[in-house]
Amino acid sequence: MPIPSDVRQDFPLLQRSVDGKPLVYLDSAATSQKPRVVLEALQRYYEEYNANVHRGLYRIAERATLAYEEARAKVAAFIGAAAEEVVFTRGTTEAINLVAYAYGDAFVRPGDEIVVTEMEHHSNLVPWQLLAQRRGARLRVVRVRPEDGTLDLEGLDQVLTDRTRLVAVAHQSNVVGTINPVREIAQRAHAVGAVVLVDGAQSVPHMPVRVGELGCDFLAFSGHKMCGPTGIGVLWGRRGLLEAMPPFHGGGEMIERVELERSTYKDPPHRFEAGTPNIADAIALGVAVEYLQSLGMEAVREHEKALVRYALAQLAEVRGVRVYGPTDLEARGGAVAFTLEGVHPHDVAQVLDSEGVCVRAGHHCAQPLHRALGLAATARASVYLYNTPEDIDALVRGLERVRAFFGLSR
Ligand code: C6P
Repeated sequence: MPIPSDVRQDFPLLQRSVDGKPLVYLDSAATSQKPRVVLEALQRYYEEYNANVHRGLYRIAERATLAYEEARAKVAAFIGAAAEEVVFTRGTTEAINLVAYAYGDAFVRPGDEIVVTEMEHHSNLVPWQLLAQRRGARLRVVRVRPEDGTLDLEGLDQVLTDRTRLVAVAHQSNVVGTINPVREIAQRAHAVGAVVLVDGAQSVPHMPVRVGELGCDFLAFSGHKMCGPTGIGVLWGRRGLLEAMPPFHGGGEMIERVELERSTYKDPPHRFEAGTPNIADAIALGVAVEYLQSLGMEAVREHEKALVRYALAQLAEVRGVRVYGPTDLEARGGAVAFTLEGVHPHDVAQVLDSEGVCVRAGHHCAQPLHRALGLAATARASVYLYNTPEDIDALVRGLERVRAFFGLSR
């Protein structure tokens, strides 16, 4: 079943206009818009059963606890996992930091190696730099091929050694859209005894993702990029690994018994959820996941593939535009980074904004990737299930306006 043509009606913000022009939202890699059902779930929690979870013995507290744990089960089912393996975090960034501290500090030793790639978002790079500094470990880097924005996987064999403790890799680039062969990377990493963390911030919202098929050990993603609220995200981890990890944060609700000098801790996932969790947003993420399932993740992926095909063809017609990343639609997702010769990406984005078109410009929290491409910045259009070919047409019209504004010849 394709995405219904009236799907935009589900998103109140997409009904808005800017200076009398329809809002064209092409920045879903930064954050997605939210369907009405998610907004209603937030309001319902606060109006009908706002209470803390895992504590109260009264009815609304029981309802809140049930809804919170049901949300965990829905998210787990969405990625083919067990609920006990799903830890709620603030987002991808916190999920990766959780692993870097709780797993890294316990299991990475001086002289060990951590493998990252040049393509990573800073969230999947800086926590590993900090871990390496804390533990006296070394970072090894898989390079990006500048010509097509894919990983140099031949280089993987050079950096994987019997000292490799952990491999951290994005499933899908937030800049050039490259989809990495995570299953193959995980197999090669496991062959040297390393564990594998996949940054799913840009894949889980956009394609069917099952942890069993990925073959990784940890998966991190954010609710706000998949129709859910901000401030909620997920760390999935293999049960045995989570059980072996000490806590990340200490506080209420993650303990079993507390003495003055020491404590014992709950089993995962609650061991990693100290303090009052983000109850409302977790519940609303469960609703977001149901919304995505009602559309079907295959349909979401196919919809985006068709849009990217159209966008690549249309952008090729705009003089001076250069698009980065793979051209093979099977090897890429819906983030399309580009430059317009002679105009800084920030200026591109600003003129597009005056036309009601929202794109991101800058390094997109991926400075090393931009350096590998020989660039300081790009403009980026990114699509989601609610975008249409008309949105791409508006982008192209906007780029012609940019050219005219800066006096570039047609
Ligand atoms: N990328 C973008 O515009 P948080 O901020 O924790 O929800 O997600 C961080 C993150 C981690 N990995 C990848 C691949 C990402 O794309 C992001 C967020 C946004 O590209 C905001 S910088």
